[in-house]
Amino acid sequence: MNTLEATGRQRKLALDCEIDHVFYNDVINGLSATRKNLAPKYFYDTRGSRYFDAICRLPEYYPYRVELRLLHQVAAELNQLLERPLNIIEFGAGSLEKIQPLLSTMECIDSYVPIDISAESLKQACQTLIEKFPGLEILPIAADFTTEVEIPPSDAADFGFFPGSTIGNYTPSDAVDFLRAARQSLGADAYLLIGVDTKKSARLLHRAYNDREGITARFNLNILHRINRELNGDINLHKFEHYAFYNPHRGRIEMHLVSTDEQVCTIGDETIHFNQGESIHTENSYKYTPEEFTALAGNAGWRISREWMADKNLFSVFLLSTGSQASD
Ligand code: AVI
Repeated sequence: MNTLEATGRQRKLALDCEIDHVFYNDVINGLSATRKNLAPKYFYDTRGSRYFDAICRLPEYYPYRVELRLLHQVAAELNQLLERPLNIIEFGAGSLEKIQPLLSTMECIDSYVPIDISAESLKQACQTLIEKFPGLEILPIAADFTTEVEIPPSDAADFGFFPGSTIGNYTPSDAVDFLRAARQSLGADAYLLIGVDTKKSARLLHRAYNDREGITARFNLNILHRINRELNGDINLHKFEHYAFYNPHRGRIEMHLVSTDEQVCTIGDETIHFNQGESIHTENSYKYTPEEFTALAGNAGWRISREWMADKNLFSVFLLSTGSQASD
C-alpha cells in the first residue's frame, strides 16, 4: 500500500464518520425521485435557523408578528382558565420567543421543555431565556420532533405548544398522524396549544414567501449549501432559483428550487442529473380555515377547547384538549 492510497482511505473513513447517514440517505432518495424533493426539516442547521429568524422580522412575513401579538391575548385568557401546574413542551422551539408571553403571564407554568433540531441555536436561545426567567426549570432537548422523542416525566400536567403554523409544513394526512402521536406522547389529560395560518388573499400569501430582500430565497437555497458542506456535494447554487407560489387548489404555498440549466452534480458517491427547469420541491405550507382545522384535529382525537382569531382573520390559535380534563 503506498502512502497516497492510505491517505485517501483515511480521508474517506474520516468523512464516513462525520456524515449524518440519515440526512445523506434522505437527500439521495429525495433527489433520485421522479419529482425531486427535500424534507423542510433540513432547512434548520445553525445558518438556516438564523435565516428563519430573519424571515420572522420581514415586513412581508405576517405569520410571526400576528401570532406573537395574538399569543399575549391567549396567555391572559389561559391564565384565568388553567390552574393546575403545567409542564410546557414546545415542538420545534426555534428562537424561544413565542413561549415568552406564556411564561410572563401564566402563573401555573412549572417547567419548560423546548425541543429543537438545531442544537447550537437551542443552546444559545436557552441561555437568553434563563437570564429572563431565572426561576424557571428548563429542560432543552436537541432532537428531531418529527420522530419519537422521549419527554422527561413531570409531576405537572403536560401542555404541548406548537406555534408558528409548523403544522402547515405537513401534508394534511401527516398532520393528523403528528397530532395523534402528540396526543399519545402528551398523555391522557393533556392540552396542545397550536398556531395555524389561515386561508387568505393569494397575493398576501405570495408576498410572505417572496420577500423583496430575498431572505426567503437564501433560506431555501441554504439547504443546497448545507448538502455541499455536510455531505461532500458540489452543487452549483448559482444554477438554482427560489420559486414559491400559492396553490389555491391545494390550499398551500409550495416552495421549490428550480434548476436554471441542465446539470450534473455529485453528492458523496452519488451523481444527480437535473434537466433545465426541473424543480426540487422543498416545502409545503398548508393554510386552513377554522372549520378545516377543527375537522383535522378531530380526526386525530383532539377536542377544540378554545379558539382565537387575529384581526382580519390573518392567523388562528387553538387550544386542543384530550377531553378528559375534569376541571382546572
Ligand atoms: C416554519 N414554517 C411554518 C415556515 C412556513 O411559513 O411554512 C417556514 C417558512 N418557509 C418560508 N418562509 C417561512
